[in-house]
Amino acid sequence: MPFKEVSPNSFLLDDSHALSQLLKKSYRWYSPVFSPRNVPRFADVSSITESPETLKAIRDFLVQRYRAMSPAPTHILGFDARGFLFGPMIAVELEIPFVLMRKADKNAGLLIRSEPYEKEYKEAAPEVMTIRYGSIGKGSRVVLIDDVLATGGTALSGLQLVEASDAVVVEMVSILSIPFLKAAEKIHSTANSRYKDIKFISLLSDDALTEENCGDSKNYTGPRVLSCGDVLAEH
Ligand code: HSX
Ligand code: ADE
Repeated sequence: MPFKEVSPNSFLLDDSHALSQLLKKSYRWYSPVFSPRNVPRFADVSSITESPETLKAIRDFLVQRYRAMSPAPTHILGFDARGFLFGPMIAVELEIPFVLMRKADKNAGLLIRSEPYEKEYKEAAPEVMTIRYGSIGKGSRVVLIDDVLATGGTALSGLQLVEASDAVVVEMVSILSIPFLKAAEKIHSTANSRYKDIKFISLLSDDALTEENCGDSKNYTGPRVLSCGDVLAEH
């Protein structure tokens, strides 16, 4: 079993596993000065998507995991927007549907919406997540996927949508989790502990990242976002 239980029903891939080591090498985080959000360490998903080796290793690991499960998952559900980077490559290998959970103003058709939720970084107004009515239902066994599990606000919105759809959660998988925010513990104890049996798995802990993973441009003090004209003028 390559996972260790870090809190009840919350599992982290063992740091001796090759995938954990690959992720630790690939992940970049940025300080608030070089990131779009005011969080201590902004984990940049493009450091993963720009590493074909890492992306392929994530795919192969999760495909193998879900192929071995009986009963097998019937759907992969991805969170808007970064869950969309990982879900399809797994679903297509398993030959099961990839279902998008999207912000209300982006989703077509008849929708079910979650309660408003907040993330580690606050948006101007709380968001709601939606799923298309009927995209999953009774008998569906779903895996939820996202790049980062931080406070768990986003994950909880997905659990509400699965519950309302009368489907069953196999597990919630994140590529990276941020342990000090205690997402799994909070979700397990919220709403009269109705989600206490939800299993969380994470492939890497933010605790594993060091200064070596920092992507900040050292000694640079100019603007973070340059115009095309500014850059052309440098050539
Ligand atoms: C970002 O925040 C990530 O891609 C996840 O969807 C979400 C995680 O933050 P939290 O809701 O766990 O705080 O959009
Ligand atoms: N979403 C919520 N918290 C995040 C973080 N620290 N880095 C990247 N995405 C996030």
